[in-house]
Amino acid sequence: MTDAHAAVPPPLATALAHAGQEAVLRFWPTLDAAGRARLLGQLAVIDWHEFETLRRLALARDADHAPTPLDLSAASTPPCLRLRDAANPLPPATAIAAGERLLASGLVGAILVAGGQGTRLGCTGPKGLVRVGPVSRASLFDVLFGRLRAIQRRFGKHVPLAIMTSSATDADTRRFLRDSAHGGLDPDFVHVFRQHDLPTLDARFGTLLLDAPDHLAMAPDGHGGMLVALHESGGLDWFGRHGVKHLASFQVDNPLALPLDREFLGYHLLSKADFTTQVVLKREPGERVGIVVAQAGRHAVVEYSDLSPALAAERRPDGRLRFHAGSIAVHCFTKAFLDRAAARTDSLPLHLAHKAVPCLDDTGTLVRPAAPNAIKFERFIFDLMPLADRVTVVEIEARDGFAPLKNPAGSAADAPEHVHAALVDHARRLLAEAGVTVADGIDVELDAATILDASDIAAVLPRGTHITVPQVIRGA
Ligand code: UD2
Repeated sequence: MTDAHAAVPPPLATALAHAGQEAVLRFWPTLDAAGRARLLGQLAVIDWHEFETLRRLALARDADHAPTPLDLSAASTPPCLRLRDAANPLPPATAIAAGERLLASGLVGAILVAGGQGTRLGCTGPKGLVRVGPVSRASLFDVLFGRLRAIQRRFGKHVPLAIMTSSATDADTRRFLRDSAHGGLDPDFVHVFRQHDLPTLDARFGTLLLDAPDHLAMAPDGHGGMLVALHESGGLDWFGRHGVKHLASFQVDNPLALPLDREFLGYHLLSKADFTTQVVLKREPGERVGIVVAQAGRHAVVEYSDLSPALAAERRPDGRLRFHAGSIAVHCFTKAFLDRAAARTDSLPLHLAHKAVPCLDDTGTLVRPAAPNAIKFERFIFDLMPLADRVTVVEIEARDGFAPLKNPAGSAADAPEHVHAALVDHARRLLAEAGVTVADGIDVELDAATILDASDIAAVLPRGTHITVPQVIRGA
């Protein structure tokens, strides 16, 4: 039989022994050269210092199977500016003008987080490839890149775009970019970077899990992985070379996302915020959005899974939820703020999730547990909020900018049919603004690459037009 440790580099063998993780080599004698190389490749990039932190957190968490309850007794919902609300302390028209100047000066860049695996949706590849165009069947990538192109065209400046992928989505995303000529974007203004993976640990013992004899069960390190990965990939410097001073980030699963809305950017600029974030009015306790809170002079986002049902359901005398600023993960940061955060090693805490993760048992059989058996770790980008000296919160109407695709067809919320309805409704409303009506039950779609608002529709369809067949409206 082969010597089990023959090809294990001594420093790694020592690290494994020190961390009490030699069991990950239990199938070593059965592995061929390729399998050994695969496993060694994964083990070689584990930061064993960080691993010790993960292990301690996992074991502490598993003692009671529950995270420490958050003390939100002194927390409140912070004041929010509202998009298009004349009652704002900063008038919308002034903000729109400021946002337009910002976009026309080429000072804005964008970050698209597209590393998630779409597990709930049941998709295996990147979510960005899922088709959502109600008539065109355009993919999420097509829609989001199209809107970016429309902004670039309107303001005559590039908006450099960094796309975060993960081990699960990187190859397919790069293939899409290659096959689609970068979604119509100038490749010099697109930077693709890959977030890291973190090990998944056995919840009882804090040990590394294998999902194949030669493969550790790993998972992407959360969208907060963006900070380190963007920095390490040279992305922050890349933005700097393009003259970017403000960075708007958004998620791949929201085809209505408005990260580059002029007014939103204007409020960010005029309020001199380090971190500006979009929220929608959270109406029901069960909505799966984090909430923005203010506490002890700082702002923070509390993830929906970290909010107790009782606190989530608390209402104010006016009937609104006490915590009603629903975070939709559209943010704008100054680049200087992200640079400062990236220079620290402690900017983002780890969040733990107790999950059912398929893994090998001692005999090498793949077990698919029915109940959570493992701890996964993630960092969230919104945890930068408490580090910001100045935070601005902008409330938007969900129907204008939030149609998340999370769940498979037939689910109660955030399913393809809800996204379809939201896109058609959005198109109908913009068409109505341009004096165009649509027959009942007819699907219409606005081409994201050429239509930003009603003025683009007016340029191609005379007022009084009545649409009676499903169609995509393209601008001039
Ligand atoms: C996220 C927010 C939630 C709310 C909601 C709105 C978190 C933790 N929660 O909930 O508060 O704003 O979105 O839609 O952010 N992603 C990566 N890498 C990862 C993990 C996720 O790129 O390692 C991306 C993923 O592709 C997706 C986004 O981050 O675009 C959100 O991830 P999610 O779907 O797991 O988060 P969700 O829906 O629970």
